[in-house]
Amino acid sequence: MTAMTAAGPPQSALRAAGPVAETLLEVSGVLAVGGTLIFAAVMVLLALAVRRRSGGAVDTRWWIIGGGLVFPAVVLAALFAYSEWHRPPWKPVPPPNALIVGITGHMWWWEVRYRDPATGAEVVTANEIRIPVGRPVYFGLGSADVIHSFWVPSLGGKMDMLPGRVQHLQLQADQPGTWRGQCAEYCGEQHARMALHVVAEAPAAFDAWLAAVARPAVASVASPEIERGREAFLAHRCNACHTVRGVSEESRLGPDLTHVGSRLHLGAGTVPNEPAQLAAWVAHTQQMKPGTRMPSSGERIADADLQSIAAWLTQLK
Ligand code: HEC
Ligand SMILES: [Cu+2]
Repeated sequence: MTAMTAAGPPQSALRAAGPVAETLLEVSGVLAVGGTLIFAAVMVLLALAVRRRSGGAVDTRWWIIGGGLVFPAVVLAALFAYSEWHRPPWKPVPPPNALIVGITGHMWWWEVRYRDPATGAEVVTANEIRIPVGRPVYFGLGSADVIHSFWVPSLGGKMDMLPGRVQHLQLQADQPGTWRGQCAEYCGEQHARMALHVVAEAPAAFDAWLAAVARPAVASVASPEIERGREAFLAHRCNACHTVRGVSEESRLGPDLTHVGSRLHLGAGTVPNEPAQLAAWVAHTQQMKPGTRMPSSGERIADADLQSIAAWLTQLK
């Protein structure tokens, strides 16, 4: 696995890292520069008009027809044609080589689904989207509850996620890296902590990653502590909401934890994924992300069990 920083560069639409984002940046640049020039020209005319004082007949007809009608009509038509020419199609059809990824917005986390190319089986993960560099990624976007919006500014446009409907969006990364994205439609108390990260990597590394997440959870470290963690996870019914493939039945009320140890963050970008943070998250969920749909377990679960659960989950890579 490539070394990467948990943070990545700050989220910004001005740091375009793929063709869709570059087009959007170019169009906004042209509109912003054009708008600024026109604004400046109007201000100059205004200054001249104010200084001119009264007297001296001016033919205002020319200014009204030329500056008030012809000029805006020509400029707006040109800008309309220009942005229309750059607009992505309303209903993009996935190009034949596209990677197809399903995303479902939940209050306040992201379910992420792939197809295992080897078996065709669905591969579920959460909050982090890995993609191969240089290949278009075609997202099918939905919501399990309220309206959310999917936005990774460095990679492309924004698309609302509506309950009961599938929307589409195509993105592409042309260089390896980690980009932050976030829910862009207010969706309740923890909307601000509904972030996601897109990790773009070389196609071979991506294929290896997908093959690895398609496998059920395997303890990468064998120790009594790790085994206690697995038992405590089941004994405390964490599996009522979380799937750990190979360990518990499926439940989609919370993020899939089959390979949670390989992710960069916990709680949809709330904290970096470190063992101490994981134990703290399970103990003090409601302090770390108030209102979120997972109860705090600090009062209910003995500290030794919490540490074992954190140790077990951390090594599920
Ligand atoms: C009532 C359902 C529910 C129960 C029970 C529950 N969780 Fe959660 N869990 C969630 C939800 C929902 C989230 C997503 C929270 C968010 O990010 O807003 C979550 C998030 C997590 C995460 C972070 C995952 C990620 O990728 O961000 C971990 C780790 C976790 N839970 C572990 C546990 C453990 C361990 C237990 C048992 C002690 C447990 N959960 C019990 C619903 C639950
Ligand atoms: Cu939101």
